[in-house]
Order: sequence, then C-alpha cells, then structure tokens
Amino acid sequence: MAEVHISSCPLNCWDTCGFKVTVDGGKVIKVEGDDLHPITQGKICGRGRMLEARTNSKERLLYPLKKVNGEWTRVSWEQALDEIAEKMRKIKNKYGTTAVLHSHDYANNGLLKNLDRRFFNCYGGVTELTGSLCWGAGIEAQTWDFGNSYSHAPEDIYNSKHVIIWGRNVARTNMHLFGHLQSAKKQGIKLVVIDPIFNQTAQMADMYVSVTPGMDGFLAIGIMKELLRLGLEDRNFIENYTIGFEDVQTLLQSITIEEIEQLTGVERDTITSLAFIYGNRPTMTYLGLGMQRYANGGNTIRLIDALVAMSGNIGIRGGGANFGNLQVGQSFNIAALTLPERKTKSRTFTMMKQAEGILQATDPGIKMIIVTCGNPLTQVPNTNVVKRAFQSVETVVVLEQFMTDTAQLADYVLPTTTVFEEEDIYYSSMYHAYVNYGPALVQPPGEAKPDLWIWTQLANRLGFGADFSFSRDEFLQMGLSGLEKYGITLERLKKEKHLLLPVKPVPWDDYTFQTPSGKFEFTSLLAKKKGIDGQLKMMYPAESEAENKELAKKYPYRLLTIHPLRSNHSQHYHLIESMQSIKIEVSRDIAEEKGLEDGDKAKVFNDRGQLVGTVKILKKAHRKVINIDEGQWEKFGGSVNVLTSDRESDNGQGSTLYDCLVNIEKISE
Ligand SMILES: Nc1nc2c(c(=O)[nH]1)N[C@H]1C(S)=C(S)[C@@H](COP(=O)(O)OP(=O)(O)OC[C@H]3O[C@@H](n4cnc5c(=O)[nH]c(N)nc54)[C@H](O)[C@@H]3O)O[C@H]1N2
Ligand SMILES: Nc1nc2c(c(=O)[nH]1)N[C@H]1C(S)=C(S)[C@@H](COP(=O)(O)OP(=O)(O)OC[C@H]3O[C@@H](n4cnc5c(=O)[nH]c(N)nc54)[C@H](O)[C@@H]3O)O[C@H]1N2
Ligand code: SF4
Ligand SMILES: [Mo]
Repeated sequence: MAEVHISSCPLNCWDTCGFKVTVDGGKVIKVEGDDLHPITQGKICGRGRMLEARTNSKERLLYPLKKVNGEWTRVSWEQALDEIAEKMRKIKNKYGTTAVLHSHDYANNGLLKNLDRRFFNCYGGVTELTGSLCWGAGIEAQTWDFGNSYSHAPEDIYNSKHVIIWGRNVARTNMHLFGHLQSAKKQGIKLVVIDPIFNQTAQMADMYVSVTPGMDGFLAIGIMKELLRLGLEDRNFIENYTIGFEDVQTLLQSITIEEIEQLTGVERDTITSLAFIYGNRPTMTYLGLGMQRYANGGNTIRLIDALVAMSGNIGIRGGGANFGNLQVGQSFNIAALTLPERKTKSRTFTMMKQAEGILQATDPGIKMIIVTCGNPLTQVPNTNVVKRAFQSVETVVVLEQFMTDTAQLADYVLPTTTVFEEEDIYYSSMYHAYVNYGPALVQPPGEAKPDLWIWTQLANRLGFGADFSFSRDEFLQMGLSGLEKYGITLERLKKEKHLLLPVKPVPWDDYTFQTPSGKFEFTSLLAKKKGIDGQLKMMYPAESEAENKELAKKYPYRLLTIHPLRSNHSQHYHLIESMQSIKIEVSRDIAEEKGLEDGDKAKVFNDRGQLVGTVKILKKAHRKVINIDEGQWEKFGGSVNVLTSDRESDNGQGSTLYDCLVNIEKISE
C-alpha cells in the first residue's frame, strides 16, 4: 500500500520546498510538491523530484570503501572507523588537531548537518574553512551597510510598484519567486531585469538591461547621479537614518554619465528611466549572487544598497535590497549544536584558498582531510590546484552518497544517507522563513549511514562519545531551543510539518540598523574597525580591461559559470544523460568573431586550464560573454572550475568565480 508523507527538500536552494513523498514497499517512488506548504503550494522543480532517482540510484555508495594500492576495496564499518579514529588520535598526539582539515560546503540544509562542527570542536579544533564560494562578498557588504543581510517576506512583493531583478536567474534558481513575478506582472507591477544574459526571466520583463559583467556598481552610481539630478532622493531618510552621504556625493561627482555609459554598456536614457523607477517608491530589488562573485563584488552590492537606501526604499513595504535572509538561520541555536567553546586549537583557511592552504601549511602540515556535504574537486575554483592539493595529503576521508570527483581522490569513502533516510528539519537563509520537517521514510540501502551516526561512532572511539549520546530528537530540540517562546517546538513541527520562524517580514521598518552607528552606513564603521577604508568606491573586476590590459588582450572574453537548470551544482549530472557533456554558450558577436556555429566543437582556455565542449549561440547576451554551467563531472568533460580563479573578492572572503577572462577557438574534427 502506497503511503504519502510530508517532507522537505534538503537542497541548497533559495526555495526550501515542502514535499509530498510517496512510499511503497519500503521505497520512495515519487516526490511531489506539498500543496499545503505556504511557499511551495504544490510546485517543486525537477531537482527536487529527482531526489527519488538519487535515493534509488544503482550508483549509490553502499559500503565503506578503502583505497588499497590504488584500488577500491570494500571494508567493514568497524575497520574503516577504527582506522580513521586511530589516525586521528595519532595526528592529535604528534602534530596537534589542526593537522586535520574539515572541507565542507552546504549541500544539505538540514539543521543536524551542523553536527560535523560539534565533532571537530570536541576533537579539539581542526583547520576550518572561512568565507564562502557562494555569497561571502554580498553578505559582508550588507553587514557593513545594514548590520545584517535581511530580505522581505515573499508576499511583500505585491506591495511594490516596480520589481528589479538584478543579477538573479530567477526562472532557473528561485522558482517560487518566478511564480510571484508572473502574478505581480498580472497585477500591473512593472518588472525590470538587469543581467548580461537575456534569460527566461528577462523574457517576461517590461524592461531588460544588459550590463557588462562586473560593472553593476557603476550602473548603480549612474542611477544615483540621475536620482540626485532629478531631485528624486529621499532626503528624510538620508538625513535622519544614514551616515556618510557626503562621501557618496563626492564619489558620484568624480565620474560622468558618459563614462558610465562606456563602462557599463548601458545608455543614458535607460539609466534615467531606472532613476525614475527607484524614485517612484516602493521599488523592490532582488539581488542575485552571480553579480558579487567578482573581485569588486562586495563594493557592487554596497553600491546597489546605497541606491536602494538613497531612493528611500529601505524599511518600507514593497521595498528592500533583498540578498540573503540571515534572520532565518539566526533563529536557531547553532552554538548549542556545534559547541564552539570545546575548541582548544584553531586554524583557518579561506574557502577559496583551501588548496593553497593545504599545499603551504606548516606547523602543522595537513595530514588528513575530512570532506562533508561538499564536492570541492568540482565546485572550488582552480580545480587543477585543488586536485594537486588533495592528492598531496596522506589521508582523505569523504562522506558521500556517490562516487564524485572528490570521492575518487579519497582514501576512505563513507556511504551516507539521503534526505528520505534520516530525520531532520530544513531551512534556508536565502528567501522565505519557513522551517520544514523531514521524517525518515525508508531504510538506507546497503550499509549507508547518516552523517550523525558516523560522527557518533568516531566520537566514541576518540573518547568524547558523551558529547554525542543524544537522540536525534534531543539534538533537534537543542537547535530549536529559544524558539519555544514563539510556540515553535519539535512536537508542533512534527505535527504541522512547517512553521514560520519569528522573523521580520519588512526588515528595518523601525529604521534601527545593526551597524555601529545604528544607522544605514554609506561609509562603513565596521569596515573601518577592521582596518579597511569603509567608503564606497569605483572598482573593477580583477580580470578586466581596466585592471589588466595585457590579460584582456590575450583573453578577450568574460566567462560566466552560472548554476545549471536541472542540477543542483554537481548533484544531478550523473542521473540525467542529456546533461553529460559540456555546452559552451557564446554571444552572437563572439560566434561571428571566431567563426563559430551551433554544434561546433571548441576549446575555451586561459592560463589556468582548458575545457572542450560544443558551441551553442545565445539568442541575446552581452557581446563579450561566454557561459559554461558549473557542476560538471570529470567523466562527462570536467568542471568549469579548471578555468576559474581562486582570487578572493574585496570583502567577506567571497569567491571571484565569474571574474574570469578566457579565449575560445574552434577545434576542427
Ligand atoms: N537550478 C538551480 N538552482 C539553484 C542552484 C543550482 O545549482 N541549480 N543553486 C542554488 C544556490 S546554492 C545558489 S547560491 C543560488 C544562486 O542563484 P542565482 O544568483 O540566481 O544564480 P547564479 O547562477 O549565480 O547567477 C545569477 C545570474 O547572475 C548573472 N550575472 C553574472 N554576472 C553578472 C553581473 O556582473 N551582473 C549582473 N547584473 N548579472 C550577472 C547571470 O547571468 C545569472 O543570470 O541558486 C540556487 N538555486
Ligand atoms: N564555477 C562555479 N563554481 C561554483 C559556483 C558557480 O556558480 N560557478 N557556485 C558556488 C556555490 S553558490 C555553491 S553553494 C557551491 C556548492 O558546492 P557543493 O556544496 O560542494 O556542491 P554540491 O554539488 O551541491 O554538493 C556536494 C556534495 O555533497 C553531497 N551531499 C549531499 N547531501 C549530503 C549529506 O547529507 N551528507 C554528506 N556527507 N554529503 C552530502 C552530494 O552528494 C554532493 O556530491 O559551489 C560553488 N561553485
Ligand atoms: S531544489 Fe529548490 S526549487 Fe527545487 S524542489 Fe528543492 S527547494 Fe524547491
Ligand atoms: Mo550557493
């Protein structure tokens, strides 16, 4: 008899959908949207639906594996855990705990996935990664400006007159916002899309603005200049609730609109129209993450924040500079789960420079890497160096569901469960504020075990088993502690399946900001405290004509590496045959310059690496743009990160994944 259960999507995504999962004969047979989920309303994307295929895949890792003389050998859990624990004990005694590196990302939004940090803290503190491949620069930027990164509730969109989608690939990455955009349009709300690629969201916009990649900050400067010229700024907000406006004025005076037209590729009339739109409040801005993956990414987000603030669109219904929504994650008691106070030693590498960190570490060098919820060989920039780094380490342990490129390089691979095989609760600090319950619905295949079971087993062997002698419910309650006063309990969550967290639907509506001055800071005091000049600037991408003429001559095209439609990063490629090759999307202008046609084989290259794939000409895109979707596996052509740089963004230890110059040549067959 088939049964239907309510669950949640665990994937790292804006939407955190509610699921309706059909289980029959101990197997998940179908994943659909939960009609009763306030955000999902019955709709989910293919990535979510395919979690059924991921769970039932014949390629699942079923047993612990150990590499012996270059060959994978099945070993028992006893042996794998004993050997790993023994190595960890020896490393601790001989080199200290920071000789172990914990390499991770956020592939699973489960609250209990934070317990990996509890394990490493109780072990004594390992080398940890700081910063973020994903959104580091923008989060830091908003922290400087507002004191935090908060978004408006999804339904607040209907209070706006105009919605600006600025560098977010909504149709592909944030499907429920896309649904709202469609409805908002029907209600007469005007939609603007600013993006170098004319994507599916752009197709339904009232106004599409193509911008030179990495130059959005200049566009914001142009709009601010026009706002002031037209007298459309919000004087009351500027005078009473901000600091540093005089610095902005000085900045705006130092560049002409003509120069801005040149730099951004956006015409003056368009800039003026955008000024009118921002001045005609409320205007809601959704910022994407692609735009801040540049060396000037933090400054770009700050300039857009400044525009939103100057035009009086902060703290009002239907407004906002919506980037992250950290108030969601901040609702939970993460410290109770991770026990940071148990750490006695610490060392950090940045996410971006983990490979360099591994290769250069001394006192102690890195003796072991443990990877959880991440696939650095595919997802971290400059793959060739990442590979060299991981290969240089004596013992690499990867907790995985599949034999990924990272797992291939490991010495031990430990098979883990999927979302339907373990109980957890799920949330994302990106968009809406619901937390979803996800029960264990089926038995894991083979000997796959939850990450938490693995930490517990290792902790027992390493002498801190007491820190893990709690049930899943107890751990979940720890993470929820503090929320009881809002009526949010595990019991209720189990019963009701999703609950709204106590967050502000219209952040900053009291005009009290979390900055040192309590005001919106055009010039950041927090940055100054960190020894950084907190003023807004004119900054260019690192790999650009302006910053590196020589490089721009050798590699004249801008490579974007956006998120794939049907895969969440690297997680679905192996399950979808039509995705298992490299597609090189090029602008028409590049196709003409290089004599390329649809279906041609071509090579994209720079000093870091090269990638071969099949050309597809983009209908409409900035003339210098090439795109190769991220996440591809080595066996299907390889990760685009062989081309990207491990340079860090201007703040927040963010990535510069889209700040990448390349050239392209046709390959004759
Ligand atoms: N289908 C799918 N959805 C996903 C994911 C996935 O892997 N697949 N991943 C999830 C995760 S972890 C994240 S972080 C989010 C990311 O969500 P998004 O921010 O929407 O995704 P990105 O692919 O980074 O790129 C967004 C857009 O930025 C544009 N862009 C690039 N450079 C610039 C620029 O300089 N200026 C402007 N204005 N635009 C620019 C790109 O053309 C693209 O349209 O998506 C989430 N959702
Ligand atoms: N060139 C380029 N590179 C990028 C990006 C880009 O736009 N362009 N985007 C960046 C962004 S925004 C992000 S967020 C990162 C994402 O980078 P990652 O999080 O590393 O990428 P994923 O492919 O989502 O997942 C990594 C692995 O985690 C495993 N996994 C899933 N659930 C679990 C679990 O419960 N336990 C364990 N142990 N493992 C699990 C999956 O099987 C998968 O192999 O990539 C970044 N890299
Ligand atoms: S990947 Fe995102 S949009 Fe798709 S089902 Fe999961 S949460 Fe929803
Ligand atoms: Mo991300």
